[in-house]
Amino acid sequence: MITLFGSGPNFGLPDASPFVTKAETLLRMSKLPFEKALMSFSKAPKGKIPYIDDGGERLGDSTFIRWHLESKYGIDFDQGLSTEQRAIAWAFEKMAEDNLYWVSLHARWMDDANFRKGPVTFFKAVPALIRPLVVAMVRRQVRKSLHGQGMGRHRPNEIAALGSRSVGAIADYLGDKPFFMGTEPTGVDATIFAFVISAICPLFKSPLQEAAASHDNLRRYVGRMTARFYPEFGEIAGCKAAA
Ligand SMILES: N[C@@H](CCC(=O)N[C@@H](CS)C(=O)NCC(=O)O)C(=O)O
Repeated sequence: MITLFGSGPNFGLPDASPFVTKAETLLRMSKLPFEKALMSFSKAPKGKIPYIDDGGERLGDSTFIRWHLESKYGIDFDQGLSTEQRAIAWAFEKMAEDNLYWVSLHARWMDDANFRKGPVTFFKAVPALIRPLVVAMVRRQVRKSLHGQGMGRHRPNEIAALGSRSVGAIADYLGDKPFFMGTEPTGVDATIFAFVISAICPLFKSPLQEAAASHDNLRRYVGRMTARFYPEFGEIAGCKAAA
């Protein structure tokens, strides 16, 4: 049995972390039996989520989890795609993970109002006396990561422009196709779905949220993906599952 470790459903999303949602969506696509459990960063092979335990073998990173599922269980999440389509899928996936993610992270952690509605809730289990110190320390670390990656060095209007360009490119490429690469879902849909719901989540107010929500085809796409892979949710990020 595979166990997927994440932070648990939160903010009306299957998981607070888009990388965990990506891994969970891939597992749901694979139809392999799996369970979800709460993570511990100290047990995560790379100190990040997601990670999985597959029969005693523990591995971290959503891309390596995907490759593990493909090689161990003979799955090709990109079945039916040409070499050119696979290249496009990879490029979009990495744009979402390595650029758009940081815009979302900035909106959630650096905006005070969003921070109080969202990330602050991660610290509920920390004793009240030391909680403010721990919250401030972790927020400082996130600020440092944003600065190190580079997104945190930009002005708010520049971050907004980058986020808007990324969700715009996703919406333009999706067009009126049912799924990102065509009529059936493929591996990249796990990533696009995860990062689009993270951006479109109405709990967090930001230019990114407005830009994402302004694309009707993205909202319908989220509804379609929800209906196919998360029917028990009915609605994710304010987008109703397609009938
Ligand atoms: N490349 C990794 C990225 C995972 C990642 O950044 N996860 C975040 C949560 S969304 C995390 O664990 N952050 C904790 C940290 O950076 O210390 C993947 O694809 O799984």
